[in-house]
Amino acid sequence: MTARAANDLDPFWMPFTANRSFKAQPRLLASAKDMHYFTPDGRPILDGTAGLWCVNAGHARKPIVEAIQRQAEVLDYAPTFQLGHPLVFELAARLGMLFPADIDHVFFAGSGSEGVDTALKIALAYQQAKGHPERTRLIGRQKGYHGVGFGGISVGGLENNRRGFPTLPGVDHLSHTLNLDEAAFSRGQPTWGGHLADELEVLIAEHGAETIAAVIVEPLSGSAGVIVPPVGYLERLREITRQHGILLIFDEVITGFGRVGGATASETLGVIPDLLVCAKGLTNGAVPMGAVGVRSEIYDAVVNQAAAPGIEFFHGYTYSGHPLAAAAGLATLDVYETEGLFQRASDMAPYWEDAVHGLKGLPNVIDIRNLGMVAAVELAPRPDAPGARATAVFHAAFDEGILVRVTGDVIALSPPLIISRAQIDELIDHLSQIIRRTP
Ligand code: PXG
Repeated sequence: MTARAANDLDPFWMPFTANRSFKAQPRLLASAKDMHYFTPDGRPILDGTAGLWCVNAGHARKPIVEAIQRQAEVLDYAPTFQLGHPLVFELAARLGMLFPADIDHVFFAGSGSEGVDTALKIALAYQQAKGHPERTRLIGRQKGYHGVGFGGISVGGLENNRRGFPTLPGVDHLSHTLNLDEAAFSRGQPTWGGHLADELEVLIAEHGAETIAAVIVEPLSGSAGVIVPPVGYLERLREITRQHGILLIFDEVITGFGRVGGATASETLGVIPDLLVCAKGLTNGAVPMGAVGVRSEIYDAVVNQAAAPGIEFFHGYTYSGHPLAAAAGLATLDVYETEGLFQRASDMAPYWEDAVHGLKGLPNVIDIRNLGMVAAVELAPRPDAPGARATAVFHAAFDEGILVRVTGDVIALSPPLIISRAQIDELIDHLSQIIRRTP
């Protein structure tokens, strides 16, 4: 045992953080309400990122807080292995109604990463159930982020997350669709790049469709720095996968729950996958939860038509459908619905788009991308220090009261969907000043 002061920052090994520089100059959040965080000394920080893309309804919303409090008293924990509790069935049914088309069965997980690994396993189980055990290959995309499980990093395409770890065999990747020469400063979906979906035909020719189980992509890549799907791209992936008996998985961990203007990006963009992974906004970030929605045909094949009696799918988590998460999820869906937040996001998106594209022409700004209530401002990297310029913007922004998110030299913005026009102006005007004075 090591003797420590209670306020020692050292024992917490922080995730995806430069621990040493953070601990040398910590930036702490102590409380939050609606559009703001507050530092321990009470300084407000306008939340331009909905936490980590998850607090879509704004912070500490009363109906969600109260639902969690109530549930903790009534039923703190219940297993969902061979037992159940009412709220988890209700949440699955509600999600089944919210998800597009016949995506109407839901498997719960504890996070987006677990949701992704679950979806990959369901895809393999489905192919086996349909008499195609040789369909085991999985196809992801460069720059894709699907969490940090071994399945997720295998189909994911962010090199830093894969380097040094073994990954699944039999995985291939499509090219990403970001191209500043062709499509910089596109408003909404770029008109260039739809043809890149045809690469799937090339991978099929190379490996044989009969070896491929599923293709997984984020409809809009978040972590890679906001890569907006080119016009026609997702449609083409859908067409090719359908033609070849390959399942299409959309990872909607970021895009779900109003982020791009509808309940899901699938609905907003009119392309319906076979499996849909979500998390984050599912509970407004208040309790961890992930979920995988599947088409009824997938549930039928794996569960209802299982050859043997007994457990049909050997998979699940202690916290699959945790009562607190289920309560938070139901209350969150109620808030989205009663406040019309998906519609609000869709109505606000043109104003948001105009505001962020107003940053065009500022020093070092080499691209601006947006869709729904997401945007990215890409800065030219400093020649000697990639990432340093955007990190300097992040630090200045935090110290002056606005929260943005940085990956590489991309500043990503994804505010809670309750943001007002005045708050959009405040966020973007302030960011503009900071970019202007950041060398
Ligand atoms: N899929 C996608 C598309 C994600 O964005 C995950 C899966 C994994 O979810 P969990 O709950 O296991 O973290 C994510 C997570 C960022 C950032 O700033 C994004 C995520 C997490 C942390 C930071 O881009 N997305």
